[in-house]
Amino acid sequence: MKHTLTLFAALLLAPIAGLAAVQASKPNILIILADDMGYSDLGCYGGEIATPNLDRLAAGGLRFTSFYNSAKCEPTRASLMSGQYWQDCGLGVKRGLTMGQAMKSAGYDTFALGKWHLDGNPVERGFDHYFGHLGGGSDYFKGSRTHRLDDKPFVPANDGKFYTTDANADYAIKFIGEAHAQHPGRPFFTYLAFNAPHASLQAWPEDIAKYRGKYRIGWDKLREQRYQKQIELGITKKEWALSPRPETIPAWDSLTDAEKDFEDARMAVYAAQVDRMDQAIGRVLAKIKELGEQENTLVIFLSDNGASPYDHGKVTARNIEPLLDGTSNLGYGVGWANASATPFRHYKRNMFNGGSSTACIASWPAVVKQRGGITDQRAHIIDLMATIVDVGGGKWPAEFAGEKNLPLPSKSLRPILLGEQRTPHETLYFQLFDNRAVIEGDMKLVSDWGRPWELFNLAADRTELHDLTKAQPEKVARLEKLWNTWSDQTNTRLRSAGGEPIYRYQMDEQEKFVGGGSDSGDEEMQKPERKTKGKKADKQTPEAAPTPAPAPSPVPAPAPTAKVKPIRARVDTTLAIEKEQLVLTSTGDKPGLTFDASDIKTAGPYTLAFRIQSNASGDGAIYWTTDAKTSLPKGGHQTFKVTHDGQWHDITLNLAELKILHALRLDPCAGKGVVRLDSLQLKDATGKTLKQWP
Ligand SMILES: [Ca+2]
Repeated sequence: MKHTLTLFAALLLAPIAGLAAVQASKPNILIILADDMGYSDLGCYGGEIATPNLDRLAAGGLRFTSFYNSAKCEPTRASLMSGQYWQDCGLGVKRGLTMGQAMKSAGYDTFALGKWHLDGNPVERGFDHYFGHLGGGSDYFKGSRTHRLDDKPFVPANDGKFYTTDANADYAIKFIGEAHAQHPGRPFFTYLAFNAPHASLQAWPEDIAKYRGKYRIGWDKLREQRYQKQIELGITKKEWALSPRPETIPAWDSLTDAEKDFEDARMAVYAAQVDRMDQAIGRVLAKIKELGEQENTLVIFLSDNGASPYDHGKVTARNIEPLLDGTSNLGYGVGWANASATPFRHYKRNMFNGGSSTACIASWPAVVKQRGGITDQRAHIIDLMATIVDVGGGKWPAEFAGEKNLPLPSKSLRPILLGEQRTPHETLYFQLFDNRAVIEGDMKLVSDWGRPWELFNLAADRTELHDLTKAQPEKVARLEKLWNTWSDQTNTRLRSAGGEPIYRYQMDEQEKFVGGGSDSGDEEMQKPERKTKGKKADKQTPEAAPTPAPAPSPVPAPAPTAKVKPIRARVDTTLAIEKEQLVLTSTGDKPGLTFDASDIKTAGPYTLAFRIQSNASGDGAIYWTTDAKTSLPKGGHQTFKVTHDGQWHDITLNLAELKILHALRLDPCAGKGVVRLDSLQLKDATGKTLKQWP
């Protein structure tokens, strides 16, 4: 927080020089975002895909090996565009200003291109011009219903020439060129967000032809090959072992020839999508060079999340034809996603490094003198706003849209670009659904899909293979407390901005990992993800033709056997689930558990029944709300007596509430100790069980 305030104060106090004087040193800024690209795909990060333009950018600039995003499309975009954790600005950026607004006020021409996936239209949110699709997905060749040129609907000509990646670059070149002609000397800020290489697998035949057949080496050899190249490049250290292939992915050698051919085609199309994105970036960079602006342009390239394991379409047939003719609706699947994530574990949506780490290249020839450098200084997408405000000579306003503006939690990348050691973030926080993590120093506490916390030392073990929770329980407790405090604070801010507490809803097994199924990855996050087959008109992609009895598709790691329930221990309290019992360990400060009851449809009165065994002290209390706007502990409230004698006791509480319950908090004690709760049930007036925990 100290650093945030320092930056904030520095920005506010910085003298605002006359516009003309400042303009001479203001760089152009180009932020390029890839969609669902894995950590190791680029040549300069160990990949074999031809990415000469990004490799050249890296050779003249700096590569980050420890750059974090928010592990999924909309949270990353909200965070990037606002400079806030997405839990603070809300998905879509519901509070505060966008990069467009910040840079417009700093005297920039501002352009947005490609996938927006935020609220409104960029031209309403600080950008002079926009071309792209407002929604989360688009057919590469046919476009999307949400395609816009500025605020007008855009329908691609049906002449076989349209391809989203190319079109995004074409319009970037057009916007930059026209603005430069009209007012040379005025800097531009361009946000270029490709939908590549996000599924569906659709690419130009000539690009696919470069790769078809090359992936018959298989995902096992590909991972090893990329890992070795990363070590040679200095991206990965040999002390960080390559994460093993999960058991749920078959060994490449166990596949049939037909399966190998199909998988080779999938990866060839994926590689072609990355290749084409690199070509498009090359054209935009060539335009900037042609305008004489190369030296003083800050270019930052990164991906919004890690490799995506979702098949998207249903792999009912290993039908290669649609992959090659651009009509497939598939993703490349978990086997290749695992290879893309080399050397890390896990994927998109997860807070392990495979989901939340991205390749990141920064180039600014006038400033970055260490050509081809690699830095392991840790950075996060929230830092991008602080960076552009810093180098663009802007200021972070104390108020925006009549509301007090949140200070930036982020830190400018400028010192790192200058080759200096930046004072690191004291902490970084992550959360998406029940995927959680916190980083303090080199220690990272992480949980995937509500499973128990795991603790890793990132300096010694970047691939997160050696869990230290048993060796360092005090560290676990400290980091968990930090995460819980952050989570409580951000949720309060989210509510105060009018947002629902978005996270930690209950998902059933089907929704969590749909191996071979239909996971879009791009549905609105406020709703639990449902199977969306047939719903996504935007995709405009036909189903693969059904053919008989293919082998089952490889699937991602299995969901946990126990369903994840939205229960959370409050600050200073830890929660474990053992043998269907909730075990709460209280330090005496705010002991309690909060429960999401937003799926309850029956109005009160209710009874809450449970068995309790406790060696703590003090009275118990129950709090509840009946709407999302009221924050606990406001709402209903009553206390009850507990016998803290280490024996089991039955308790039944009558809640005289006539409305429908929304959230519930149970404090089974007031003092320090361990409390076990069993058979916790919420019942309606007739005695019917509405919900039970865990
Ligand atoms: Ca994405």
